[in-house]
Amino acid sequence: MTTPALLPLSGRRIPPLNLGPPSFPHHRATLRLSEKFILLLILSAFITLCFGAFFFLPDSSKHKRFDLGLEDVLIPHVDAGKGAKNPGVFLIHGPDEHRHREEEERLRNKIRADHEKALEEAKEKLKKSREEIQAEIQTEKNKVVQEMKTKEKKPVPAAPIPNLIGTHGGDPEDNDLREKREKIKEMMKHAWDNYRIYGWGHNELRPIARKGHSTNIFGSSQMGATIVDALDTLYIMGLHDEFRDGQKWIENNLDFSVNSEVSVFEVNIRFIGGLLAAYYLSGEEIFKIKAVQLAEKLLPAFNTPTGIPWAMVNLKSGVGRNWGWASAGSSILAEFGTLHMEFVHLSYLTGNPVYYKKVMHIRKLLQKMDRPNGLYPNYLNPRTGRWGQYHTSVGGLGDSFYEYLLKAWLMSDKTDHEARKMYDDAIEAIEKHLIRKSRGGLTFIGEWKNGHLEKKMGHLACFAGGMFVLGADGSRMDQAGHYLELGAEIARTCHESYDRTALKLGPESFKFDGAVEAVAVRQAEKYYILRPEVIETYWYLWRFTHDPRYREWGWEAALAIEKYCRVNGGFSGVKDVYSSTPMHDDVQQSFFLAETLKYLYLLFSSDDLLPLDHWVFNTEAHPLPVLHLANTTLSRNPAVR
Ligand code: DMJ
Repeated sequence: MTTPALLPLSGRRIPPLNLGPPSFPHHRATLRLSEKFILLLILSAFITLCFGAFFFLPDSSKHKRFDLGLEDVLIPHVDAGKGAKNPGVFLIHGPDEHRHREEEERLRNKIRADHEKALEEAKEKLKKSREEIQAEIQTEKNKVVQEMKTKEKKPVPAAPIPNLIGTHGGDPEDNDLREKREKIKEMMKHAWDNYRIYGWGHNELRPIARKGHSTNIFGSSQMGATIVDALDTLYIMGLHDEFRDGQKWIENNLDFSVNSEVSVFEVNIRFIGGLLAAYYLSGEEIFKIKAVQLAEKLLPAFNTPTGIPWAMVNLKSGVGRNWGWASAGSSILAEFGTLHMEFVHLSYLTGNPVYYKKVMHIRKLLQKMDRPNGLYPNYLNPRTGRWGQYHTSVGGLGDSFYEYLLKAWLMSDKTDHEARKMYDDAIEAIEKHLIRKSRGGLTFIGEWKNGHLEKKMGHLACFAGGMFVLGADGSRMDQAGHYLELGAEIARTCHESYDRTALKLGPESFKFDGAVEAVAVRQAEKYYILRPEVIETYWYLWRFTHDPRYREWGWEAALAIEKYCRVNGGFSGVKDVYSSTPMHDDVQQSFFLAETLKYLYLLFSSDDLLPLDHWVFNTEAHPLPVLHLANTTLSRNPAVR
């Protein structure tokens, strides 16, 4: 693996990226080797002495204790006092004593011979000159380095150059649709321009206070989250000046060597996903370089006893930890389970398998675990490898884990059958235990809490309508029709949750309780923060069915956003969708530009813009190309464009 020379960008030289395996660990390993060798010699001599002393002692007892895993010949000892079995510790006694004594003698001889041999070898070594020993150590070192190199180079399932089809166009060739699409583009410009004026470089915008905004997921640093998240939307809308502006800011200002503790998940889906999509769409190297630099900074989060990453990591120190509120120090399923797409692409682009290995390790670990009722709990402790509370959700804390199982399969050109199987198993259990029909005939996805189904569905869970239709083709026992229907039912329920409000915008979560259907009950659940999931589902349903109702519903949502969320300084969330005089929360979320407006734009475009057999959208709506993983190795791909 080579280190590509990087061109100076806008007068600033980007430090060369080491895209190959890091050399530091090899060095450390080889340094330890000489110490290890000397230690081995001393140890070998010491063990020989001990065994010698032990075996030449008089045989005063007939009951010898061994803890050497000699289960084949010795009898498990039951501790009479406690009556408890003590596996691994064995006593010799009983009628077969003679046979055991012979066996014992044979073993004793074998051990004695082995140790005499070891002692001889050690003596031989010590006879050698210093130079000879050094030469031998050097040979050993080279061998280890070689072994490590071969290990690193092991081919990973991989890809030829992806086919970048449908990055332009999408003109709907119908005046009404064209106007709608233009309107969405104008909304994007309004959101972007105001961020450009009032929030530039900050993570998000306060459109009413007209200043920058951030939350703890982005850490304490100004990382321009809105810029990175919005880039690909700007690109596909043809807003190229704005795109270049964002690119320049990234080239000159986006720095990951900051003392800032960020959410691994959020940074992955918004930054790495955003940068990778911008790279694939535009071909500009800088985006790939930044994505890889950032990924390197996230890797220390995986240094846990199980390899399940921490929720947060300090980009400078590499120290990780979990959210204080998560069940007994647990990591979150939707967080550590939503890295796969981006990490596989990183390995694909760099030829460095480290990212791929990290996410495959998570998958393997999850596969081995027991699942209550076949459901994945939302919490997993990264120290013990045990589940936390038995809560399962297709909304917050669980959602995109299921999405990424399906998308791993799609992204692999449908060759990652393991991912598809995990997805099929998971949604079967979800359908059985979480999906119900209300009295009024609305299908909803509830939340499973310690064996009890809470009849409440989050706005976040509305994405699942799109997921079901996206996964219909290739479903088990060809249940495509069933999943198309299920997706349509979820879309209808989520549309109802919008339609039953004063603002025609959906609440954060809604209940199905007696007479209450698809309506939020608690004040704290009545807000709408410009979320995309319902519109996302309309778009997938539109692509797979071409039923005009999804465009109608999407347009209703767009008009409601325009009417109630638009303010002079951008777009804001609202605190209560049931109140006809909206109170604004004064936050323009970065996902509004990354997702909500992108899905709306695609909904009014023709299907040739980012066709779904060539592109898979990450959970933040960043399109990544399908990789033909079955045919090649993950060698560095020199010319994606
Ligand atoms: C986005 O950041 C992503 O879609 C994520 O998977 C969940 N929610 C937000 C938007 O609501």
